Amino acid sequence: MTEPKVVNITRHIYEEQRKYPLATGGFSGLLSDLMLACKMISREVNKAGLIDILGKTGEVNVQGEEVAKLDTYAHNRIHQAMDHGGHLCVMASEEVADPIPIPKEFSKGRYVLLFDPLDGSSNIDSNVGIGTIFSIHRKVSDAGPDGTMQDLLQTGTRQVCAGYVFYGASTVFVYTTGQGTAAFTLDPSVGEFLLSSPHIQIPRRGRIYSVNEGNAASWDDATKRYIEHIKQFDPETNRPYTLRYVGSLVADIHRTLLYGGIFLYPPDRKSPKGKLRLLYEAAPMAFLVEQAGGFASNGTRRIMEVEPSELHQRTPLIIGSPDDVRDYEAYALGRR
Ligand code: P6P
Repeated sequence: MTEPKVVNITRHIYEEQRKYPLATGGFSGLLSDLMLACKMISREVNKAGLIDILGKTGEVNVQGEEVAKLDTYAHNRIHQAMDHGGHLCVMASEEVADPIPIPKEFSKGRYVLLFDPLDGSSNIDSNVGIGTIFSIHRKVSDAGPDGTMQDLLQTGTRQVCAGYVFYGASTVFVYTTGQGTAAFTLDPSVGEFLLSSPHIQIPRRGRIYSVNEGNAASWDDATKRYIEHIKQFDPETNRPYTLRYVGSLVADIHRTLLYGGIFLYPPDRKSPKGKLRLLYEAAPMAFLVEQAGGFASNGTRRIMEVEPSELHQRTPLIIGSPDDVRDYEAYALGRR
């Protein structure tokens, strides 16, 4: 029996670039720098219970959310790993209100990085899976080497790469460059992410729905009717669906990618435009899920085609198996 190939991220990018020239070779260097930061975040997350890094800093971020110490640590690790590699012209982080320029003493590159350093932070103290989410675009502005807001406010279809690192029972890295969605599992003994799923394929339809039912009273009518529909008893159409909701986007999306079904964060009274952020949560997740055969909508429009107007703008997110998301859209568009 032939031994399975051991493929790390660098080898995978090299093999992908041979088949599909992504861009200059600098891309694998960019991803390696980002993965180094995420390995350090994984180490801190995994020992968070052992040292006094839990709890809050007492600061509040641009979203008005209390910043946990691990949030700050994760943001700083990624910022410091990425600002001098020569790959980026500008960055943006959930934790910072404004674009993050590349210091003048460092050379600038042709890529743009947007990231949520530690999504699901409200779960940090309860040891529930949390994650880093990132989106990479090419520079489009031509007024000089520094990136601008124009480079950050690009539609999801223009992403050259998207991914997340899930700090769960094991640390898993899932990414796409537009040639399918692949998953790697961190082997801490060698400090390498090793290829575990070369081409994730999401089922066309699932049996799991994932939404915070606590917001049900303030959903719009279409959402209420859709959720009632999937809760009805009808064995022929595999209903009722099962409810699974972690409250950590990376954990809920990772399960949806692997098992199928639908994740919903629709508008509600607290978040009339939806709670999740378009540029560094919804759009990268949409790219990953679509590359695995799924679909992502804001309820009436493909997430990947939504034109961003603000750096931290929020959006409704309905994402997962294509048949399930299309069913929701039929309700949202008044067809059911
Ligand atoms: P709620 C975590 O705070 C987060 O930003 C996402 O990770 C998650 O999907 C969502 O909010 C959960 O929100 O309102 O259900 O707690």
